Amino acid sequence: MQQSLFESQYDNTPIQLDMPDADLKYYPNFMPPEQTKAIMQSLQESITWRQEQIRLYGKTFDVPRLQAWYGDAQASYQYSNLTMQPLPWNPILLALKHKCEEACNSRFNSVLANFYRHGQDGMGRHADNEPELGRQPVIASLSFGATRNLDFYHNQNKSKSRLPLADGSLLIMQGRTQMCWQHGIAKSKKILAPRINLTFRYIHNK
Ligand SMILES: O=C(O)CCC(=O)C(=O)O
Ligand SMILES: [Mn+2]
Repeated sequence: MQQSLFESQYDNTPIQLDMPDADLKYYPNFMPPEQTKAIMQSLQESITWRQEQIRLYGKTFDVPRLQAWYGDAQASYQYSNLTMQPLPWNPILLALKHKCEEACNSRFNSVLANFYRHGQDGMGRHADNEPELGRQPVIASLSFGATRNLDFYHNQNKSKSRLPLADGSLLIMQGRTQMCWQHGIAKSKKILAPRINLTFRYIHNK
């Protein structure tokens, strides 16, 4: 997959989502629609996917999705009690990183890749608020494949907001979003098709 493949003409207009205490910008067609299938396939094949496990109440569980962590060598990261050492960038991840950096006007030094094999894979409620991300992180979230709902839960007033993340879309989460809201990917029995999500981040290590 060449970076030049991303350079065709397409509608790339962001929508500023109206949620209190959050700063969310959504690009429904960030990637050219005719290229998303090939990109998804390339990500599926080129990423070294891992089945991570998590210990809860003395028992070990498989995390309900496959994951991988790529980035600059110094960008190690704590995630759900796991220390993740990044794998070195591969060409497609690097090309997508550059495209997101341009859209966000921010630098990223790492990416968490999540592979949801079907609707029974998901991600529980959490905030991306680890100290190494800084107080108001800019996070670029790129999605490919099946549309899945990203549910937001306000920390104080318990309001909820549902954002379906489409194939080829980019969601920029920034400002107070991680301080004031949690988010998660709901499971669904109806969804059979796979999805890949990439969240580009900047890790500040001492
Ligand atoms: O799959 C998604 O859209 C969300 C992923 C996410 O929240 C994360 O990687 O921290
Ligand atoms: Mn997250």
